Amino acid sequence: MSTLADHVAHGFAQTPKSLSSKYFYDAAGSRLFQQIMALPEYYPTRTELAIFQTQGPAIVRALQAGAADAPTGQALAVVELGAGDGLKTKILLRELLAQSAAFTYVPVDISPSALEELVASLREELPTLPTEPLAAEYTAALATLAQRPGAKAVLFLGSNIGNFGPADQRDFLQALAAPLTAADRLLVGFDLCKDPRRIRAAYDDAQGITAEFNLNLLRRFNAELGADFQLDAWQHYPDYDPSTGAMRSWLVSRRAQTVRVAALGGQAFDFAAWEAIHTENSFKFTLPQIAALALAAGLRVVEVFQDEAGDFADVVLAR
Ligand code: AVI
Repeated sequence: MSTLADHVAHGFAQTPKSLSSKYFYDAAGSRLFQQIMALPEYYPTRTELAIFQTQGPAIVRALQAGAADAPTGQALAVVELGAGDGLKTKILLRELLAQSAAFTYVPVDISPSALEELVASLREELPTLPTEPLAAEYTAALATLAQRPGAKAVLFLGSNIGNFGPADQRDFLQALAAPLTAADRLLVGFDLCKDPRRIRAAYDDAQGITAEFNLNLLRRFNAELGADFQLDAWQHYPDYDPSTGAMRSWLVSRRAQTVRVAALGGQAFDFAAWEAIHTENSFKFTLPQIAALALAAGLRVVEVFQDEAGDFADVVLAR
């Protein structure tokens, strides 16, 4: 059984039925996410970009601070988990290149197509940048991290951390922290709590791109698993709970229906009218929550970089 089929069988056995958002990112899903990042309603990407544009030199200094204590002669590894198109990271990379710092960029992404595009763009825009791309899930990347000598700056940007539930946020940060030494730094992007209507709108854009992104999951199951999801029988539904910071996306069944999945031996799954499949978490944070999360993961907050409106925070963490 393929991993994807396995995941669907497991996810549809839960109550409520639930799927991991990591499966959004096939080639079509990665393209849709590129479009989302440019949407007027989707503020996180441009806000984090603005933080890097205005505070890039200070961020780079904070990332290099620990490396001064590391054994000399080894280049700093800038490891980025979920690198995507690298748009924001290129600002930090340019800053490092301008300082003639000895470093290697290790972009890690689950989508080989997104990674290929990133590497091609880096070759053109920053031809002298030493790059070691890694098409892998975060867990595989963690293993690579553990084996790498020299100081590391690990980037986990874009509020990707919010795609984990609270227990997984802590466990993931803990796992990230485990192979790090005192010389290493982590830079984590957190989307902050704000007007709940703005948050909800960011996941329910007027052009319907986010709806397409969510529905693409079913398109993927049809193409890769021989499922027979009728896309017009499903509806994208985002909801935000300001009391917990939980931004959740759902796919809601517009009618009672049965879906069969060839890759699961034709197994049938019944959906009641208006039954919802949970497809994504995009948690929002307060600064005290971030400090508590870091502490629970065995990390300390070194420095916080925010935009003026306090919409987004890039937090430097260390062991
Ligand atoms: C990748 N991740 C941080 C995005 C988010 O905001 O949760 C994915 C996304 N989903 C819908 N819009 C954007």
